[in-house]
Amino acid sequence: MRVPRRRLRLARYKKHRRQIHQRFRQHLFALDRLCAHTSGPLPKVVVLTGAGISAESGIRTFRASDGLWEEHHLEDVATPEGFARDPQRVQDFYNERRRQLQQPEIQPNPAHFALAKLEAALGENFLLITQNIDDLHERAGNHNIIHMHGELLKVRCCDSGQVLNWTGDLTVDDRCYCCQFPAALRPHVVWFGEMPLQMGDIYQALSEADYFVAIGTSGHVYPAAGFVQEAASRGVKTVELNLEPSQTESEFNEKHYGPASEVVPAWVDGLLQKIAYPA
Ligand code: BV8
Repeated sequence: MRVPRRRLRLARYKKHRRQIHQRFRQHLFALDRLCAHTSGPLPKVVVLTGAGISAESGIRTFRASDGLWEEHHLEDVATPEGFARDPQRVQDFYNERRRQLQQPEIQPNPAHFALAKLEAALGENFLLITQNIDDLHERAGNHNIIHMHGELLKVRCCDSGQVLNWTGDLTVDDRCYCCQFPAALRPHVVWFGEMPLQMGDIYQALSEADYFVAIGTSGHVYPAAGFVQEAASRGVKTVELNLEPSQTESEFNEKHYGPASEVVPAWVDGLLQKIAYPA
């Protein structure tokens, strides 16, 4: 006899009640301590991440000497035209990256966890915009995330645009189940020449931010590379955290260079210190 889901959840809640309550209390306590100290409201922080934040987790970047664009022409594997010309080649490119992402050795690094800590402290005052299609931010514990260039563990119906979770390889023979005439599926990623996702939400958040922080991005690809100008034009404090100066480094007020796993936790702790003990 199948146990109703509600009863199951109740049983799980009863079993884990102590941990749930403890976690909730800790969260409240952190927020409370922060609010107790902060004279003003918590700052609004918008973070943009690129491939550099996942480099120390074992995911290759695009423009480094061992970058993806050294081995693949972006015109062939990351444009709608390339997909029309040779869909299996494009599927192979993303299948390889999807398989690698799910390898046990690919895990979030201290930079990812520092951003999860910042979201836990700031709550709705924190937004993470990522150009990355990996799921390391989610695995580190972030929730307020916009994947402006899509997600590797999702595919999309070429006709209806319906998005499905997908962990296996995708082939040109795979078909959707959402259309009368089953349609082809494509990786749920934004290719060059395509409009990035949730651009309205992104510009809204940039217009309300107190801090704009760009992490691990070279500033080559637009519109993401233009966000710092957008933020600076609204008097937002702009911070670059990267291994080396990016193409748009001159636009930033504050810059810290080094591996993300070091500069990001240091910057986050510095900000939380500043919030908790305002000068
Ligand atoms: C669009 C998904 C219309 C797929 C990607 C204006 C001027 C010029 C060109 C354009 C323009 N506007 C539009 C264009 C065209 C084009 C573009 O920008 N072309 C470039 C090449 C010149 N842009 C588009 O086509 C975009 N669409 O414009 O639509 C529109 C109109 C109006 C308003 C809105 C839209 C769509 C672009 C999205 C393409 N899809 N990805 C996939 O992943 O396969 S882009 C892809 O490449 C990534 O998502 C990312 O965006 C980009 C790579 O950049 P980074 O992440 O920065 O990585 P990179 O390797 O370059 O740099 C890594 C950095 O990390 C380095 O600085 C390095 O120093 C640092 N680093 C390395 N290790 C570490 C580290 N930092 C810290 N710690 C470490 N350990």
